[in-house]
Formats: sequence, C-alpha cells, structure tokens
Amino acid sequence: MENEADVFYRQLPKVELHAHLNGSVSSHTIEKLIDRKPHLNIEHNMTAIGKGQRRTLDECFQVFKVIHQLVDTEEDILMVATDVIREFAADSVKYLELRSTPREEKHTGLTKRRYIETVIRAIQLCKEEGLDIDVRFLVAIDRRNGPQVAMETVELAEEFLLSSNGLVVGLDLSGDPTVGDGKSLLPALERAKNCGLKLSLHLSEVPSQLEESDLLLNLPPDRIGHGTFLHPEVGGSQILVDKVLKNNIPLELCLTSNIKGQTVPCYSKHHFKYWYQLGHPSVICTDDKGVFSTDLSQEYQLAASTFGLSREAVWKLSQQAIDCIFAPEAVKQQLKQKWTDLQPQVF
Ligand code: 6MZ
Repeated sequence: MENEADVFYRQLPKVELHAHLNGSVSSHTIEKLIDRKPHLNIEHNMTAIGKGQRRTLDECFQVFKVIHQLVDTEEDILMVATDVIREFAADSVKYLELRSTPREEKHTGLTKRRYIETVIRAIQLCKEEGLDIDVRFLVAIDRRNGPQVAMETVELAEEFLLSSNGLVVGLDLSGDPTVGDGKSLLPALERAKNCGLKLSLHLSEVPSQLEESDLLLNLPPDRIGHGTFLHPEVGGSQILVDKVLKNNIPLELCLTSNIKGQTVPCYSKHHFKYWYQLGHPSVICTDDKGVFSTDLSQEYQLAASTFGLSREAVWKLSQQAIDCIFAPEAVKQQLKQKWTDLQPQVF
C-alpha cells in the first residue's frame, strides 16, 4: 500500500538525465530475458543488488557483464528499451535521456549501428503508444575500450545527430572509472563537442582522479555524472570546484547508486548536500534503476528525507532539472508549462 507521501513522489513530474539502458532493466524484464536464454543459467541475484545490500564498484561492473549476456540481439534491445521507457513513464518521468553503449555481437549479427537504430525505434514506438514522456538518447563511450573505439563512436553519434530527428542529442563517457585513461579520449570528446553533440561525462566517480578531471573540465562538458570526489572535503580541490561553478555545469547525482557501489559511505554523507547548499544545479537521477533496485520517485524521497527538503523544495528541484536537459529550448518551454499545469495549489 502506498501512503500519502509515496503518492506525492510518485505523482511528482520528474526529469531523468542519467540512466544507463542496460542498468535500468527491471526484474520483470530480466525474467523475460532469462526465459529467452535458459541455457545461460543466470539467476536474478546476479543482475540486481537488493535492499540493504552493497557491492564494490568492481562487482557492480561484473553485474553489467551478466546483463549484457542476456541482451545481445536486436529483439532484446527493443524489448528492454521499450520496457524501460514505459517504466519511467509510469513513474511520472516526463522527460528522459537514456544513454547506452552501442555493442557489436558477432554471434547474433548485432552491429553498433543497428544497436542505435533499435533504441531509436523503441523511442518512436513509445511515442506512438501515446506515453506522456519525451525521450532522447545519448550515445555512450565505454572508457575501457580506448581512444580508437571512442572516435568511431563519436563518428557514429555524429551521423545520428543529423539523421534521428533530434532524438540523439549527445554523448556520454562512462564505464569502470578505474580502467582506461580520460586524457587519451580528449580528441574524440573535442570532436563530439565541435560537431554539436552535448557532452555528459562521468567525472571523479572514484578518488584520485584530479588530473583527469581537470583536463576533462577544460572541455568543458555540458553536464557531469556523479562528480563524487570533486570537492576538497573528500580529496578533490577548490580549483576543480571553481571550474564547475564558473561554467555552471550541472551535476547528475545518483544517491542509491553511490551508496550501493560504496563510493559514498551513507546517504547523509552524499555530495548532494555540498552542491545543493551552494545553489548549484544538481539533478537527482537513478543511474541504473534495475541494478540498484530503485526508481526516481524513491531517489527524490530519499534526498528529501535525508536532507530535510520541504515538498516545495522538492518540487523546485524537479522543476529546475528542466534547465539542464539537452533537448532544444522549445522542449524546455513545453516542459515548464507542464510543470505549471501540474503544480499543486498548496504543498
Ligand atoms: C560508470 C556506468 C555506471 O551502456 O550497456 N555504467 N559507468 N559508472 C557507473 N556507476 C555505477 N553504471 C553503468 O549500460 C551499462 C553500462 O553503463 C555504464 C557501464 O559502461 C556499463 O557497462 P549500457 O546500456
């Protein structure tokens, strides 16, 4: 049974800007995938981290490898993407930027181009269904694959930027932050920026990446994923913070993901507090709602209960996320109108 508070958060119109497709697969969809591929002998506890459980970040990345085994055909991607979009829509997410790393799977004939086309098809199918959600796509670079693959990914993303009717809006840099080196990816990221792709970069997700973060901040990116170790209180530096502030680069903050992946010790120590107190644009996101067993309503509720936010402040937080989206100004205006129409008379 949902109580009154749960209903408020469920009905709150929301913007989701940091959602990895294969990390967002719900247990219901995983069940369907397991049924399709019983020979893999994959069980539920290998694809999600349950309530109260934690893993090391390294173990989290093993989970993605298991999910990738389950999602390796065009049909799988189509099902996963449509299910994920419908689930976000059911959680009152009105605008969603999905991100995913195009994969080639030789044994099924899947190519990177087909991968992107299939996600786009899923977005279009959901639009035809009449779901009340605007979905855009960020093509992701997995840092572990190095500079050449990064450049090829940018070239592919560039093509779709021009041919997808505005559905592909940007590029994401993600993957295990302890693997690979951001510096070698700079030429690819610069190219992406110059051709009009918006950049969302995972930055300082783990400690001791000061030099890399400094280089990436000079681009500068249009948004930052996590930014857990940017500020001086956790070993970052004021120079990094000043660069973020000077360029007014919004942060995508994923509370449960950081707690379950153990880069942040507990909710009350989450860096949301640092940036929110500065009045800096901070967007609450899920990261991987399937893997971390959460949803966006729950993440807003957790932020509010942990940091003592009033309902009015929560409303403002979800509304301000509109200014951080990568879609054009006209879409921002439509969303702002939607928030005005839905706003309660009293909180
Ligand atoms: C960095 C992450 C991530 O692309 O196959 N990914 N990268 N930090 C995180 N924090 C936990 N969570 C997910 O979705 C899965 C991929 O997203 C990235 C990783 O590259 C992972 O393999 P897609 O849809």
